[in-house]
Amino acid sequence: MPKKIVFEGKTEYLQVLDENGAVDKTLEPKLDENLLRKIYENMVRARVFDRKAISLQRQGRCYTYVPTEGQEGAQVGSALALQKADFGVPSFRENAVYLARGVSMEQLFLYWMGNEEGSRMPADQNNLPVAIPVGSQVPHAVGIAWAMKLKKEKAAAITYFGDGATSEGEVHEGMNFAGVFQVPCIFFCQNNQYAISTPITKQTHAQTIAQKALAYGFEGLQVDGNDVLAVYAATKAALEKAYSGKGPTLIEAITYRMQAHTTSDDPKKYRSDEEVEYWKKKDPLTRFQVYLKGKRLWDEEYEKKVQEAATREVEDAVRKAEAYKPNPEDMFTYLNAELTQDLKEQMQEMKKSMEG
Ligand SMILES: Cc1ncc(C[n+]2csc(CCOP(=O)(O)OP(=O)(O)O)c2C)c(N)n1
Repeated sequence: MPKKIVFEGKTEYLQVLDENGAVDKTLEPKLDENLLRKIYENMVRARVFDRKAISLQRQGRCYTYVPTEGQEGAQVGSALALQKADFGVPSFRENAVYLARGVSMEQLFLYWMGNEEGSRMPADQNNLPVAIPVGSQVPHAVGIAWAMKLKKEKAAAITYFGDGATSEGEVHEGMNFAGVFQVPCIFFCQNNQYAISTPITKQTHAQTIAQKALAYGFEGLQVDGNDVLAVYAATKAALEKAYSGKGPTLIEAITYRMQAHTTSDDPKKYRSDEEVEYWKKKDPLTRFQVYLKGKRLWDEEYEKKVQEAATREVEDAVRKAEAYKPNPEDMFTYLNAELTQDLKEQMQEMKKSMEG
């Protein structure tokens, strides 16, 4: 039976640097040398931080940690495209986003070492703290973006979530609201191929996550998430759109989590060594290094300096975070807006036993 077509959509894919670091000149964003170096240095900082956190957890000096390795291109590229006034609304894997936005390594270690203080974002930085419940942060970002729109601020919110989160209601409620109210919000999905052990093929029957935006009436696109230039360019374009009142964008960054889901996970149970090797060749740092070298912005001496600076920074942060003396009352203080009677009693009991 012939039918009328009422809707047709398409989903585009952006890659500027291929996995060997070769650049597509027609798509290359014109970024100055300082910014290019800043991007690279922040990716290195994130990787050095990540490896240190895993090692501390293995030594019993840090609690369960959520690794970032492999996703530095997606995280640093998007975070450095933001302005200070924009709001970052991460989930739990965005260590590189926080670092690139100016959150200190010490602060992140405080969080992963289980201190409440780690969740207190510096007042002059527009970032929400880590959100562990999958997808729960998405409506918060939409609310922030709606407030920005009502207050006529030239700013946007960006929320980060994984492929697994797209099976949570909040992500869709957030996107629908954002479409209807045309709020300045970027939905940044890091499709790292797995939600713990669930592969993307079992997460959705759709060909892409990006296309889901079309159902909410706004643009969705895919980017090579291991190509920091593509991520930067796509995020900048989405921000310009948001600032000029043209509403939200969904960016699906195709990437891979190189390490375990968390330090409590064993990925060998659900993915092959060959698969990991395949993705290793797409490493975001190596390909950006090749690009910088081609521009005479990278050599061995520079690499040594960047690595040494990141190592000094991380060691200093560990020292400070481990010297931090938490106030045991923090366990109670930040749990509820007002303590319940039984919690008040427990807190008193704890104080008494500490005095005694
Ligand atoms: C509401 C909720 N359900 C389950 C969990 C347990 N959990 C933590 S992370 C995770 C998978 C998330 O996968 P994805 O959204 O793809 O993000 P990724 O971990 O890959 O970054 C699950 C099920 C949780 N934290 N919150």
